Formats: sequence, structure tokens, C-alpha cells
Amino acid sequence: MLNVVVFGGPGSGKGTQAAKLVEKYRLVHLSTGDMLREEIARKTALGAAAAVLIDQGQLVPDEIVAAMIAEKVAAGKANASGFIFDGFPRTIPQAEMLDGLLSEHDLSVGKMISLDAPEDILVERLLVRGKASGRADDQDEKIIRNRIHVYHQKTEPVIEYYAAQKKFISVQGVGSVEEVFGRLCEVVEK
Ligand code: B4P
Repeated sequence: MLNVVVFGGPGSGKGTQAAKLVEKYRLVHLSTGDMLREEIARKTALGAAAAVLIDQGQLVPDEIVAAMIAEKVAAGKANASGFIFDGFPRTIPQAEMLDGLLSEHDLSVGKMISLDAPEDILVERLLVRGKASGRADDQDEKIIRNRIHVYHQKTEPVIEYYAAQKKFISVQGVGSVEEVFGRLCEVVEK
């Protein structure tokens, strides 16, 4: 099974590239961002609690995303040729939880691929998306900068976690969507 974590700052291209990888390699796409937005759209209690944090550019508690992922891995395992974890893990406890969960299913993360792009490009991409999508967390530069700050503080340490397991690979995330995808496919197939 090909289990890949697609990693990077907000706006680095995780969701965009994960969707393309899923199509090409027939994988199951697990995006915690999409799952949370679904809860918000369905107006669940979990969604209401998550919306407050997302709209401030904060992370949602580890236990919430961990429970969502556990459910989807159990459900998707039978007919998947692998999983793409998009936007998860975002903290060290999430990374530890994912290792524990996958080992319960006799699985493991094969590669953790980080998309690198400078902060100003991230901000620009998210503001453009915010205009089209109406996503509140993409419309205000202050919130976007806070998301990037939270990324440096809580999410970037996850790189060390996978580097220690020799699974971390960094890919240049600047360029057209197709150019970045080409670089990603190269490292996925190596
Ligand atoms: P996510 O949905 O994961 O949001 P994201 O980081 O903004 O998106 P992504 O990185 O996938 O977008 P992409 O660059 O592809 O999370 C949203 C929020 O949910 C988080 O802030 C957090 O609050 C919460 N959350 C999610 N997961 C969590 C977790 N595990 N733990 C705790 N909280 C969690 O796309 C951005 C834009 O760039 C698009 O418009 C795209 O078209 C464009 N783009 C992409 N690649 C491009 C390229 N090469 N050139 C030009 N534009 C490009």
C-alpha cells in the first residue's frame, strides 16, 4: 500500500496536489480540512466548535481530528491501494497517533512529502482562493498570517518526526500546478 502524507504550510498546494495524486494512483483521499468543512456545512456540534477555531486561524484539537481520521482509515482500508493524508498530521501528537493507528491495521506511512513555498506566495494564493470560495479563513490577511504563524509553531516540528524515520522529502511548491505535480510524482515513484 502507498501511504503518503502531503505536508506544507497553508496554501502550499496540499489539497490541490493531493486530489491529483488520488486520481493518478487510485488512493483514498483523507483531508482533515475537508472533513471539518463538511461538519460545518452539516451544522453539527463538532462543526460549530471547529468553525470558531478555523475562522481565527487556529488548529482544531488533536482529539477531534484523530477521531475523524481513525473512522476513515477503518472504513477505507478494505478497498484502497493506499491513503493520501492531506493536512494531517499537523502536530507531533497527531503524527504519533497516526503511527499508532496505522500499525493497528498493519500499515505505515511510506513517505512524508512537504511542499515548500515562500510566505508571500502562500498569502497571495489564499487571498485569491478566498475571493472565489468565500472561505472566511482565506479572506483576511491577518488570519492567514496567523495560520502561517501556527504552522511554524506547531506543525513544522512534524518534519523532524518524519526525518528521524527517514521518510521526509521536500519538494519545491512554486511553479504551475502541473510542474509541482510532476515533481511530486517523481518522488512518489522513487
Ligand atoms: P486545510 O483545508 O488543510 O487548508 P489549507 O492548508 O488552507 O489548504 P491547502 O494547503 O490544502 O490548499 P492549497 O494550497 O491546495 O485546513 C483548513 C483549516 O482546518 C486549518 O487552518 C485548521 O484550522 C483546520 N485543520 C485542518 N486539518 C487540521 C488538523 N489536522 N489539525 C488541526 N486543525 C486542522 O490551495 C490554496 C490555493 O492555492 C488554491 O486556490 C489553489 O488553487 C492555489 N494553488 C495551489 N497550488 C498552486 C500553484 N502551484 N500555483 C498557483 N496557485 C496554486
